[in-house]
Amino acid sequence: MDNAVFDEVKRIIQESSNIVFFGGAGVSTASGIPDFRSATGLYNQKSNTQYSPEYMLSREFFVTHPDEFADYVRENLIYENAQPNGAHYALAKLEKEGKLKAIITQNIDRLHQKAGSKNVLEIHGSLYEYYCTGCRQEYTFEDFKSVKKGALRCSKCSKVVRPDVVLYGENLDMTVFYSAIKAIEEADVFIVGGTSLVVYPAASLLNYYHGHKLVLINMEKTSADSFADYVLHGDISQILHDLVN
Ligand code: CNA
Repeated sequence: MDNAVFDEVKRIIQESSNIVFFGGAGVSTASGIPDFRSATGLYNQKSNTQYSPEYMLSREFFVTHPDEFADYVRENLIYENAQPNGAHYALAKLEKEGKLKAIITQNIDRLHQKAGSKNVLEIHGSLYEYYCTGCRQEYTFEDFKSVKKGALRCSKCSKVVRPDVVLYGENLDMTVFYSAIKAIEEADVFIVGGTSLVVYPAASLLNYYHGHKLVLINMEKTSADSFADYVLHGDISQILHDLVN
C-alpha cells in the first residue's frame, strides 16, 4: 500500500465533516462472511446442487423453488453469530464524531448496525426482516429460523414468507436508493470499499459524486480505480481501522 496516499486520506478524513461511505460484501469478509466474487467467495465454492448461486438468488428461482431458496439462504447466507470488524467500528466511530453522514451498504448482514451505526441505507435490504408474499404480514428472523427445512408459510394466508432482500431480477426500494443518491451528491468525501462494483444499479451510485475526494479501498482492482482520487488496496477492516484510529 502507498503510504503517501494513506497519509493523505487520513488527513482528508480528519478535516471533513461530511463523509459518506458506500460498501459491499468485502466489508464483512473479515467477520467471517464470504463475499460472492473473490476466490474464496460463494460463487467459487462447490455446491451440491445443479444451480448456480447467482440463479439461486434470483427472483425466478425464488418463485419456482421457494423451499430450495429458503434452504440456500439458511445454509449459505446467514451468519447469525458474525461480529463487526475494524471497518464497521471505524465507520460507527466517524458517525458518532459527527464526521460521517451516511453508510450506504449492499450488505444484508446488519453488521453496521451491530457496530453502532445509525444512518445505514440498506439498498439490498436485510436478511433479518421477513414478510409474507401473499398478505404482506411481517415476520421476524426468529420466525424464519423456527422452520428447519424449506420456506416459512404465513400463518394467516399460507403463502410463502421471504426475506426482505433484493434478488437478481428485482427492483430496489427507490426511496432508499434516492436517499443514497442525495447523501452522495452532498458528500465532501466519498469512501467506496469492499465491493467489486459489478452489481447494478448499485455501482452506478459513483456517478452521483461531484467532489474530488473519491477514496477507493478494495482488496482487488476495480473498474473505478482509474477515476478514483485515492486508491488503497488491501484489507478494508485493517485500513479503515488504521485511518480512523
Ligand atoms: P462481491 O462482488 O463479492 O465483491 C466483493 C469485493 O470485495 C471484491 O472486489 C473483493 O476483492 C473485495 N474484498 C473482499 N474482502 C475484502 C477485504 N477484507 N478488504 C477489502 N476488499 C475486500 O460483492 P459486492 O458487495 O460488490 O456485490 C454485491 C452483492 C454481494 C450484494 O447484493 C450483497 O447483498 C451481496 N453479498 C452480501 C454479503 C453480506 O451481506 N455480508 C455477503 C456476500 C454477498
